[in-house]
Amino acid sequence: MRFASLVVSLAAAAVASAQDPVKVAVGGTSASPGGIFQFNPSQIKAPKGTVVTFEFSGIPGNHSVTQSSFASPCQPLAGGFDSGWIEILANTTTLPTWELTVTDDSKAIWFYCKQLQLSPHCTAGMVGAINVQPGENTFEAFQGKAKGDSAPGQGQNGLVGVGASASAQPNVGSGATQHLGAALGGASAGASGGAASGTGAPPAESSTPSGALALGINFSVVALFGVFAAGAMIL
Ligand SMILES: *[C@@H]1O[C@H](CO)[C@@H](O)[C@H](O)[C@H]1NC(C)=O
Ligand SMILES: *[C@@H]1O[C@H](CO)[C@@H](O)[C@H](O)[C@H]1NC(C)=O
Ligand SMILES: *[C@@H]1O[C@H](CO)[C@@H](O)[C@H](O)[C@H]1NC(C)=O
Ligand SMILES: [Cu+2]
Repeated sequence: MRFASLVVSLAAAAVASAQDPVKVAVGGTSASPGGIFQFNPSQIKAPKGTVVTFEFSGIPGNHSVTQSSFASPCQPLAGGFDSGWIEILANTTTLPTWELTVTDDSKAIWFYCKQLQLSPHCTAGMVGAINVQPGENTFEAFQGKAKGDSAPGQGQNGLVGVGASASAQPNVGSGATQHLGAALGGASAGASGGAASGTGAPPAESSTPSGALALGINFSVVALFGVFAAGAMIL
């Protein structure tokens, strides 16, 4: 009996750590704690395989999730991921989302918002981190460096990043718009799947990411129930 319940808890823990979806709000309102220029939470732990859902908020809002590096917090990382700017207007009814899957949890993943309007967001501290490693560079040091950078980089990267990648462009829903900057040269252009055309035109939208996410959640929920059911039968 004790063995059976141990198996149940171990299995449940494994499902939870690998599959728990994590949500990060991109931007806030002037009334929210922390204000407009923030990712909330700004630091997350996300084991390999975790889908991190960025939810663009702050109506109106116009932010990006752009991978950078600890060394240059407000500059796009070569080969990094980039959502482009997601503009939310007063009549936007559904908050846009973007799903990023962690592919390597052994290194910190740093990112920033590259918006310059009405003042540079990165310089105001709008930066975030996934999987900051114990005993290594801290989020506080990263954010401190960001506040010293007066000219956040605007170049456009693609969907595939270093340590985390998206399989589709942000789901802009109804009333929001994606803007893309001029593509950064080199390998990153290919990784963008042709989206970083630099024309500013939103790429063809696809609803696969949310479908895939829902499937992932359903799968883990089903798996969890299955484990509990099996445990209950043994007991
Ligand atoms: C949102 O940001 C993009 C990129 O800076 C810009 O092209 C667009 O005009 C902005 N939208 C608004 C409403 O300011
Ligand atoms: C939202 O408002 C903008 C102007 O602020 C307008 O151009 C656009 O068509 C509106 N979109 C919808 C879906 O009503
Ligand atoms: C389960 O999947 C269906 C269809 O794929 C979706 O509509 C539903 O929201 C999902 N449920 C959960 C809890 O994700
Ligand atoms: Cu921003």
